[in-house]
Amino acid sequence: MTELILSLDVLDRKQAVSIAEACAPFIDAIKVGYPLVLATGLTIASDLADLALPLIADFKVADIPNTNRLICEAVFSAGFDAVIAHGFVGADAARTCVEVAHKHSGAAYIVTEMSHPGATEFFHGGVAERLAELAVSSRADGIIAPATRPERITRLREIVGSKAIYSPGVGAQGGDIDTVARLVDGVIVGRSIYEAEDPGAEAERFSRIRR
Ligand code: O7E
Repeated sequence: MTELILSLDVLDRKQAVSIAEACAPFIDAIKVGYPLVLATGLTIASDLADLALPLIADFKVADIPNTNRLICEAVFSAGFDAVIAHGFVGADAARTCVEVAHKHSGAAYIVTEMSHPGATEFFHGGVAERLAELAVSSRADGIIAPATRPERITRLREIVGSKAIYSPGVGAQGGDIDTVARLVDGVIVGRSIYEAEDPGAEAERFSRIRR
């Protein structure tokens, strides 16, 4: 089954909770990033806790090991179940995120290549492949790979094997959900759901990938 992950990038606490409640029956996890956390604080995790869905903190953590540790400790203490980190800072820093996640019985995912057009400037030419290798050697739980470039997902799958691949970039960024759903463990969808007139109905429509 391919999971459907809601990217909850709205700026208002009540709106976030109401969209999450409407989508909850049709999704497998909720990804919360800087837009919502900067607007509401980490307490948004408690507000979403009643839905009993895994909460992924998309902070793309990218600092020295000690600062990564402090960030990840705050994330898991707030009630998140997983964290997303960058790997380009090096194996020691990425491994710190994985260690803190596992200490809290949570998960850590490493970004290997991003979905926007500019991502090719730095991630191509072997970098994404090296980041995927780093995710494997750091014992991360999975990687983030671009729904906008399915051929890159296929290439990165060769490196990470059965590790989870979660993929943003369908809908608003142009990626095709059916193509990508066959290649990954989870598809991350934001605007196509939360900007819809009826986010619950749209989540239900996307949830066909879970079958
Ligand atoms: O385009 P949308 O509205 O469907 O939202 C996509 C979400 O995925 C949004 O939060 C964005 O910040 C995030 N994202 C990408 O779009 N591309 C990437 O390469 C990586 C991410 C991301 O979430 O990284 C960690 C999972």
